[in-house]
Amino acid sequence: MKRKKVKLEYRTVFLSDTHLGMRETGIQKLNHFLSHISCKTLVLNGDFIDGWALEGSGEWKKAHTRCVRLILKMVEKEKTKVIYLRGNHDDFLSRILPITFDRIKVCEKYIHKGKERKYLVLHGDCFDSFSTKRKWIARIGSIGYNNLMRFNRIYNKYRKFRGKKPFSLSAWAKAKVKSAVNHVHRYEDSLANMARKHKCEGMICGHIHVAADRIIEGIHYLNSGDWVESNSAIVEEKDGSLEILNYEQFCKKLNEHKKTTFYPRANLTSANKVVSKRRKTITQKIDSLN
Ligand SMILES: [Mn+2]
Repeated sequence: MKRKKVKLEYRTVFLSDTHLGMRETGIQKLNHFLSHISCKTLVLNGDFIDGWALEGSGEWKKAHTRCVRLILKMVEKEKTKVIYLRGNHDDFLSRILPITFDRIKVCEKYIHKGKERKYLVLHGDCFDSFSTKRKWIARIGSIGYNNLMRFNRIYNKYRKFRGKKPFSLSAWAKAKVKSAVNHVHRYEDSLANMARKHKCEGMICGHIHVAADRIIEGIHYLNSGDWVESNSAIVEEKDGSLEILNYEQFCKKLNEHKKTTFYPRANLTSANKVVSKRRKTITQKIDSLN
């Protein structure tokens, strides 16, 4: 008899920005997490598969297949309902939305009925002016800092040739950080309006890769973070409370749960009896031959 796997049980689990297909993801941690949780509903809140990475320098690894398989196993064995919301890196799905496969639903947005509040769940790229209006800027961002520095060196050679002072990219970047902070604030303001429009008192997003749990203008705003750097999820307990759970906290909880839960092993004593009985008859036969 196989020993039963220890699992943390939740009503709902929200994940976002797992970016399968990207080289640098916390995929091993994610697989560990998925194999030790069970939930009635699993919400994959966008950028589950990174289509942009797969078109470029990304790579689909065995661990990514395992991740998909773990989710399908939950659907099949534990009757988990999966809501897959499209993100901007998996916007190739937009063409076929909404679509349902058995207990898996792929759609644009989802209303989660919590015990106390109703939550509008969506990826959140629609609030991001960079990824909607200026898609090419967001794409350039993924080309990388090193390439940008190389470009800066070449540009400065050109400026020197023209008799101008060199342009400092890092100083420029620092000035831009300030506007990026404002950008995040604007993002959060517009989502509070969106929640009210859908008659929801809460909002659950991903996209900006920053986990959050706070009240904005009376709207409970939650962000599930990502599985590239922060490795975090939002979990809904059986009593309806929602909280951010990062990978370290998850490991701690799982260990505590392992200590306090008793899972019976296979009944070895009866198996041993059978073996010793057989051994007895064999020795008796050998004796009789002698
Ligand atoms: Mn995104």
